[in-house]
Amino acid sequence: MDKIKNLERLIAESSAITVAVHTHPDGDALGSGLALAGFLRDCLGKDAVLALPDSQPQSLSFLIEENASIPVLVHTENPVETERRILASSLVICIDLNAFDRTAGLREALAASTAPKVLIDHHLNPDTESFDLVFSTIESSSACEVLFNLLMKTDYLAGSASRLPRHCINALMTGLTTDTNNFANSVFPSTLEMASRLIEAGAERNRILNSLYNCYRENRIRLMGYMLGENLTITPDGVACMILDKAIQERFGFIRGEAEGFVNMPLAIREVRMSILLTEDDGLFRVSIRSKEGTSANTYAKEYFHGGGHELAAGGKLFFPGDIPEAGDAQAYILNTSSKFFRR
Ligand SMILES: [Mn+2]
Repeated sequence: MDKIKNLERLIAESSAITVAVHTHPDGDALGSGLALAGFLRDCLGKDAVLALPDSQPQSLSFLIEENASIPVLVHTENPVETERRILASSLVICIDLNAFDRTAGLREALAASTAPKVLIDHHLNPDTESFDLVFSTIESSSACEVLFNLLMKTDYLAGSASRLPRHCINALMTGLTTDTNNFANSVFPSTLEMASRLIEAGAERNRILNSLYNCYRENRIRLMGYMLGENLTITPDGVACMILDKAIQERFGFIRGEAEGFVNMPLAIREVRMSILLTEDDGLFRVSIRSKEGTSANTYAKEYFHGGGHELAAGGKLFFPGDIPEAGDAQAYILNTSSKFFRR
C-alpha cells in the first residue's frame, strides 16, 4: 500500500493522536510538531496534542503563543499527565528525531505505547525498528520540509499549501528558517520551492525573522561578544573552540538556549575547518559541532563525544569525571582529539 495512503488510514482510524519531538526543542522540532498537530486538529478535526520532553527556549516562546489553540504537554512540568496521554493515544507520531532515545523523559511511555507509531524525520540512521511507518529523508533541510512534502500529498490538501491554516504555514516557515540557519546551510532545490510556496500561501516571513533574530535579551549579545572576543581559541589544525563554563554562565546570567548559533560564527574565519561549543551542565558539557565541507562533524562527534548528527552539524556530550578528570581539562581534550582526528 502507498505509504501516504497508509498514513492517512492510520490518522483516519485514530481519534487521540500525540505528536512528540526531541529534547531541548529547537525551531524545527517545535515548528514541525505544531504544524502537524495544527493540521490534525484544524483540518482533520482530530484530538491532537504536542508532547515536549522539556520546554522551549525563551526565544521560541512566540511560536507556542501563536499556536495557542494547540494543547502542549511538557514532560518536565507535568510528567504524569504527559505519560498518561501518550499511553492513551491511538496513534503516536514522532517528528524531527531518529530514535526514542532523543526524547528523554518521553522515552519510556513512547516505547511502552501499543499504538501504531510513525516517524517523520531528516536525521541519519533512523531507528526504523521502533516504528510502523517511517518517512525519513536525509537529503532534506528540516523535519518541516519532510512534513510539508507529506502534507502536500494528502487528500485534504491535494497540493495546495494555502488550504493550511495560517499558524501552520508560519510554524513550517519558522522551522525551515532555523534549521537552514536562515537559508545558509542544507538548502536543496526542494527547500527553496517550499519557501516559495509558503510565502505564496501567506507565510509572514518578516514577522517571523523579527521574532527569531531581533528579540534577544541584551545578555546574549554581551555573552556573544565575550565568547568570540575573549574565550575563543583556535588549534593549529583549524579547530575553533569556545567553552561556556558555569562561571561564565553565571557572570552573563545565561539561560539555556541563549548560545544558539554561536557555534557557527568561527566558521567565518578562513583557516577554521571545524567549530566546537562546549556548554557546561552538571557533570558534563553539551557539545555542539559545525564543520566546513570536507570535514565530518558527525564522525568527530561519534568518535569522541558519544554523539552524532549530520555531516556538517553534529552534537554530543563530554562527561567529567569520565571522559576527562574535571571541567578544566576540556580544552586539552579538544586539542588532543582534534589533532588525532586530523592526523588519521
Ligand atoms: Mn531538524
